[in-house]
This record gives sequence, C-alpha cells and structure tokens, in this order.
Amino acid sequence: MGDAGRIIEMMIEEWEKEPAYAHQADLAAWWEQIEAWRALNCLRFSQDQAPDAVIKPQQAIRRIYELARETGRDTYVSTEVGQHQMWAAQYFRFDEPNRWLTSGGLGTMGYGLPAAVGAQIAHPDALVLDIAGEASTLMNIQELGTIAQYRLPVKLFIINNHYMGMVRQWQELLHGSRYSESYSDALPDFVKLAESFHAKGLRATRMAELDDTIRAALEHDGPVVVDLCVTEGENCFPMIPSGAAHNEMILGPEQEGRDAKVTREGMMLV
Ligand SMILES: Cc1ncc(C[n+]2csc(CCOP(=O)(O)OP(=O)(O)O)c2C)c(N)n1
Ligand SMILES: [Mg+2]
Repeated sequence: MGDAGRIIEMMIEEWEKEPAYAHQADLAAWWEQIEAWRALNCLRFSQDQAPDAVIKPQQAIRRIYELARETGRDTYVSTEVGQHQMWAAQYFRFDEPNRWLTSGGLGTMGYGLPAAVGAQIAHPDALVLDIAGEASTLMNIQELGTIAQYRLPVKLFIINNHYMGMVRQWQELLHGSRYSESYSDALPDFVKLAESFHAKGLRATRMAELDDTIRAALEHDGPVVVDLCVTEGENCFPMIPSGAAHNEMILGPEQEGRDAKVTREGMMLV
C-alpha cells in the first residue's frame, strides 16, 4: 500500500472514532415528526376491485405503468396539465433519465400531445404515451392529424373525469364546493373522434375492462386514443393551497377540513 492508501486508512480510523450520528438523540423528535407525516401515506387510494367498479384515476395510471413496463420497451411519457399530471408523476416510475416530458408548474394544457409527437419522431421504435386529461386533450386535439399524417404510433390515454379536475378540487377544498365552469357535460365521443382522425379508439368504464383495454392499446401497431372513464370526484394530494407556505401543505383527505389559509391574492390565482 502506498502513502495515499495509508493516509486514507488513517482518515477512516479517525472518522470511525466518532460515529456520523453522534447526535442521534437530538434528532429523535425530528424523526418522530417525519414518521407522523409518513404515516398519513398521502399517495394511498382505495380501489374497489369488483368487476363493475368504477376505475379510480390513480389505478388507471398505475396499471398503464405496470403494463407498459411488462412490454419491456423503452418508454417515453408526456402529460398534459391537471390532476392526471400529478398522478402520473406519482404512479409512473422511471429507471432512465429524459423519459418524462411535462410542463411542470408552467401548466401548459395541450403540451402533452405535441410533446409525444416530438418524442416519437426522435425515437421511432420507442413506446410513447401521453397521459392526458380530457380538457387538456381538447386544447391541441388537431395534433391527432399530425400523428396520422406521419404515421406515429403514439398512445393517448385520456384520464376522463368529466371535470377540469384540478380546478374542481380547488373549488371544492378552498371555495366551499362552489363549482363553476369546471364540469363538462358536452364532451365529444373520444372513440369516434379517434376514428375520425384515422386512429384506433378504445374505451374502458369499469374495472373488468381496464387491463385488457390498456393491453390492446399498447399492442396496437399504430396511434390509439383510449378513453379511460374514471371516478369524477377524486382529489390529489399532497396539495399546497394557493398563497400558503410549504409547511401548510394538505397531506391527505383527513386534513381537508383544516383551516387552509388561503390569502385573497391566492384565491385570485385559482
Ligand atoms: C392553457 C391553460 N389554460 C388553463 C389552465 C388552468 N388549468 C390548470 S389544470 C386545468 C384543468 C385540466 O383539466 P383536465 O385536462 O381534464 O385534467 P384533470 O385535472 O381533470 O386531470 C386548468 C383549466 C392551464 N394550466 N393552461
Ligand atoms: Mg379532467
């Protein structure tokens, strides 16, 4: 062993004399607080497994992830903006960098479909998915024409809750359930819309149809639009009320009723 090796050994010896967590006792209260937050398990949801049960959006995205992974294909995922975007971030896992295309907090509804077009052109053999909301999808629906024209096998999964769900959630939790303009009772038939754009159209409304529909979409060698009809009133956590600080984050449904301090300025942002 040369000099450098001996010096390193001596340094390790010195370090080991004083364990890294010498002040463990001082940290106990802090860890207790962290465990209390963790116990709330803010990503949990309960999915009724009955065949005719309505699909929860979290379940839909978790199964898209698991079944896409089963294909073993290199997978790129884009999203639109809203609750589905948050759930995609929470339930879709990635092992490789640069596979996740989202506009983040900039909140560009309509971003996901053209982003998927770009990803598919750059990676013709990859599996490219857009995890979308029905309202965001309608903001750039014409890109289905681009997808047909360039024969891009993009898979558009619409997490269809009939609401601008993120807006509905804010109206429910921060504006006393005074809903305004967040529900759409006049959505197009997305299966027919897909077909009119030369794509395959699929729909699932019940748990029994979920996996088969996702598999059929992933296996199809061309563009697919999947209308996944999910529960309408699901909320997404954790959530920071507009104008509130990070330590005032709402971690789960049991904290919904707590006095969320929404500033007047914050309310205007919603
Ligand atoms: C171009 C644009 N307009 C408005 C908004 C504000 N906004 C954020 S999320 C959202 C609703 C999104 O609805 P949907 O696509 O159905 O997604 P969900 O929240 O239901 O999953 C709106 C209107 C935005 N981010 N971008
Ligand atoms: Mg929606």
